[in-house]
Amino acid sequence: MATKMDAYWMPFTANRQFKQSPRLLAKSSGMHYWTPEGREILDGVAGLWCVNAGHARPKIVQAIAEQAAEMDFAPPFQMAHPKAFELAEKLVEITPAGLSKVFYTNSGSESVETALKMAIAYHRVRGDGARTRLIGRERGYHGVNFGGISVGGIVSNRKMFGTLLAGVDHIRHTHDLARNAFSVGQPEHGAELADDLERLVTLHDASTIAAVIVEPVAGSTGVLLPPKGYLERLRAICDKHGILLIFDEVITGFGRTGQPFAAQTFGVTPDLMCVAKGITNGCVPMGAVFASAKIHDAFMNGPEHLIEFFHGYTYSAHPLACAAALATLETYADEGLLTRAAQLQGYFADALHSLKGLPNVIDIRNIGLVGGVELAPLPGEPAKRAFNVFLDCWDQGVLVRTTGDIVALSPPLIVEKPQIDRLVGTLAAAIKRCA
Ligand code: PXG
Repeated sequence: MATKMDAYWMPFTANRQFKQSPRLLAKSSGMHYWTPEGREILDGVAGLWCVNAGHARPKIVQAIAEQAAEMDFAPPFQMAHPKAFELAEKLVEITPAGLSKVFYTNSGSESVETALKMAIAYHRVRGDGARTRLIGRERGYHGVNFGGISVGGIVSNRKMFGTLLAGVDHIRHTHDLARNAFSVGQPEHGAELADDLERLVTLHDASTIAAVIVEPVAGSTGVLLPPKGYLERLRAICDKHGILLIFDEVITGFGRTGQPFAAQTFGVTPDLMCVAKGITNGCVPMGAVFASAKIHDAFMNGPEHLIEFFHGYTYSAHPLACAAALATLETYADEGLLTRAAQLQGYFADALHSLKGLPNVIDIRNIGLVGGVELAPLPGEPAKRAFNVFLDCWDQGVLVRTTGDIVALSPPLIVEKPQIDRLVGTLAAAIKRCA
């Protein structure tokens, strides 16, 4: 019997188009999905940038099943369970030096809200309570909650939702086709765009600014890499003015760029770091904020019986998520997955950049195992050409992701070279067919 599709209002989906020709997934293993009819689909995007170790990994499956049977839920407020501590200790073994405290959430969006609140509250507990402004970046994606869309810079995610948070401003994005098109890895030009933060400091005064949040590699907007020297310069300007730097590593975290975190790939350490997705290999919803001891310790004042930070979620440190995350970290470590993208990135880059010269390809971008292919829009119909490419790939048994007229690839980190060839080959054929 056909699935009835009236009741489910789908997120970030063209609902009417989807329900006319649904794309259903029913099973997954390793690098693949299968449709309910049994058609095999090569996963070119790790689900949604999250299944970094590939699908249905045995250790993770077993850990979740065992945890569900042993203890389903434990309240996280004024109570805890051992795996929450064990996981935090394991996580800080792989975070950039200095980020030694872990606050759990259930998604990337919640990690962002948590980090923004931490930043404002941090300044206040230090007696610097006028620092309340938050600075984001044009084209940034920081989830869908009000803080995240306020600091975010994707117009369609903002324009429907009123006035958003007060006291937010944005620095310019770094996308520059004229100077940087077809760069392999980090582009040469644009470090000076970090100086836009100085402009906002001049406008608002540093004493009113709490934090700046950026994705080290902007993912959702279509894979925009930081120009060489850009993140270093942003870090230096933040230091100069006492502004906290927040990296949103929801996509870049857990091996995507060739190191466990993009902060390590680029050699720039933020004060707060948001993660989610790959923390549990996408198997159970979970996110986290990593904080420096300096930030954490600033809260540890006042009477000891009082709560220091009035924030948290019913499902923070959920036992199933903690069990899944512990097994995920073990799987990453067993197979060297958190640095595997560094070994494959040369091959991946060559494959991806072989698309240069195909019709309508106006830029190709890559780092680690992330790639973006930007297409010239169909005249008067933005986003349609890339969507057609997505549908064509789906028909050929390959899952890619599109945003606007950009096609993004972010395969599971277990991907093998012939699968990279298949991904890129399928994409090439689709781009030609959609010319
Ligand atoms: N920050 C960043 C940098 C993200 O990429 C979030 C926050 C929000 O995470 P949650 O778990 O609340 O969804 C994300 C999510 C895409 C796409 O097509 C990317 C995301 C979500 C949906 C689509 O690139 N990233």
